[in-house]
Amino acid sequence: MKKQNLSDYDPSLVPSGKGRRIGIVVAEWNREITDALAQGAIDTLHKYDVDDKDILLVHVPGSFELTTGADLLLRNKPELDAVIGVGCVIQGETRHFDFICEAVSQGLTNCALKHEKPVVFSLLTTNNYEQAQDRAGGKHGNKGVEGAITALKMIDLQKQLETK
Ligand code: RBF
Repeated sequence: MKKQNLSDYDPSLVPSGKGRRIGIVVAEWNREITDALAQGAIDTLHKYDVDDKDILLVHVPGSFELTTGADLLLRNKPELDAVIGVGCVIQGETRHFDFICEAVSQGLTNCALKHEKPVVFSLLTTNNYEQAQDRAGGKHGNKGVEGAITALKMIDLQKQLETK
């Protein structure tokens, strides 16, 4: 089966981001990785004409806080069209990995449904640091790029359906 990798996306299928306002909440744990993911997202939003002033970047201590960060953004900045949650959780010796991944996936889902806005899950969940590097601008692309494309596509879908 061919691996799905949105980093090899078809640019003609990505909606314009002109006038779109997007929040990005970035976890500080594994900062080298999360900064690369966030930069990939920002560069992609620029590429699709999202204005720099329409991108709001905030940081939270760790991935567990991504849900609260996304919720705070959508509550206090209602003009945002979507939020991208960026983090990196690396499997360790403890069960923290499972707890954090589960909490973030459920939390961001709930946040999207509560605020009725797209909330994108750009969380790397890898076995080791090298696998994270491979997905943050390495041989498996940059999942931040994919997060930005997902946000633009989901905003477009929402606008299309709401105007019908
Ligand atoms: N946060 C991450 O974003 N990535 C991690 O790999 C990560 N590993 C953690 C491992 C342990 C044992 C603990 C206690 C926390 C970890 N965190 C990690 C931080 C977590 O997301 C959160 O910031 C803290 O638990 C405080 O709520």
